Amino acid sequence: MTTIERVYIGMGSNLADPAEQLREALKALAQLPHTSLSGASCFYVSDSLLAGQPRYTNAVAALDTTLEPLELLDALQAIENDQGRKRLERWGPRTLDLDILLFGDRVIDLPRLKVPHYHMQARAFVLYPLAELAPGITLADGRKLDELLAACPFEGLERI
Ligand code: ROI
Repeated sequence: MTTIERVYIGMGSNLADPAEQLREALKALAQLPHTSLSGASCFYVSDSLLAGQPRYTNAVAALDTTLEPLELLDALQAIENDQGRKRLERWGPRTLDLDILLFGDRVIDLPRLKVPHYHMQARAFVLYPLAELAPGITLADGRKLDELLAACPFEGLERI
């Protein structure tokens, strides 16, 4: 039996038109094989965690997929490269990040992929959009999204 897994993808861009990058990425996610795009959060703008970078636009997408985690990771990296190549010529190297935040109830600890995503607990630009799509969830490692939200203020995020 093939298991359909609910997967949450963190999306980020700080290209000159980052919202357009995210819209493009959502279209590409919707076209992935063995996968349906089940939802997308609002877009949120915030300062980069690294000084001297343009502000980021972030969102979270929900997928239902029968791909295995590393197959999905390869597919996401292909989307990043595809949009990245276009950007690279004009804007420099960092324009689209697609991160697997959660993959069903799985805890994954591989060299290429750690799920739940390592940094998500401290990042408002991940937690608040995730909460739109999956309010009240418990992560596969037992942490509750509501508790992570309570420890991570919304301030600095602008919902667009
Ligand atoms: N800062 C914000 N606000 N959003 C991001 O997606 C993001 N991604 C990064 C770094 C540079 C850490 N800062 C970010 O990779």
